Amino acid sequence: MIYTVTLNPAVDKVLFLDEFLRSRTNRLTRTLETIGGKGTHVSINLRLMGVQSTALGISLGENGKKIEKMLADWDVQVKFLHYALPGMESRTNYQVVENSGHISTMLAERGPILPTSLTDDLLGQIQGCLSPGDMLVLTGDASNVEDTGIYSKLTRAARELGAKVFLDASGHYLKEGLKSSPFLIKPNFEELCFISGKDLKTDAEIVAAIQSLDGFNLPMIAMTWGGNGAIVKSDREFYRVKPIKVQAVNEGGCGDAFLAGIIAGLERGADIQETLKGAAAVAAAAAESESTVGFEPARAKELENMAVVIKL
Ligand code: TA6
Repeated sequence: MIYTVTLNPAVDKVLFLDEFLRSRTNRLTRTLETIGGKGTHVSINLRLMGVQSTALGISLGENGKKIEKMLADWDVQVKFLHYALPGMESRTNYQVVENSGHISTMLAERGPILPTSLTDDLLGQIQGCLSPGDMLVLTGDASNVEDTGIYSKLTRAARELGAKVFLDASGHYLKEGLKSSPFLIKPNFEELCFISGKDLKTDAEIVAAIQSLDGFNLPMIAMTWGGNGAIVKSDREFYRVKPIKVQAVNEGGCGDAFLAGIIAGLERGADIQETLKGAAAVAAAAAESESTVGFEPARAKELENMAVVIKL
């Protein structure tokens, strides 16, 4: 079974305009509202690939209920812990998409700080549902949890129950998470520079930075690089995933799609090259979508034929 965890889910407001002009009145050309957060997105992308998962997380107030409904509307199994606490609402994120050049900029709220009792409840729920061989996806912002070791704690608990942990976090939450040796981490380029403490430039420097993490015993490291594709370590082998050139409309959410593609490939037992081609295709199809989540499954299948993965 696959479980995704979203500690800080959001409602996404996507704001389209021609070009963002600072300290000026910007007239929006249109807007759309959709579900935000990363675990939620991995569950939705998996569902679009025909893979069911259970979405876990902490939702607050009316916005929280809205997020759970949106997830259920994507036919995802939702087992969020919902709380109605005074003045506490799940956050809203704002993504500005400039039609010229298809630049997307995320303005992410922090959201209310979660009392420890809520994350303890979630830990209890995770310990109650995981079995050996399950996959647990820990992904997204956790700055609403003051303990930067929260992902490390959840990873340790899940590994003790025989589950494989997929971690996509940033900053100190990621650095701490490494210490519990998740099965896979998916840093983007900036996050790899942060955890390796290096200003990386070349493929060779990126491979060396990934190798410098060997001490954490991470079987897989998938570094996504926006429109440059990805560099992936699986066991001791390295792969260069070439970007698939598409007409991007909104690149927000492509990392979540790539991660979902890897999990779907591993879940069906595909070999690593096929798995990475599938992930590249799903990420490219997601870039063609105007939203921060979702893609056309048939289009992703088509793009798989254009995917190039080189064993380094
Ligand atoms: O990856 C896209 C996205 O998930 C958006 O939906 C937006 O809500 C944001 O990223 C959330 O990321 P965060 O790191 O703040 O959890």
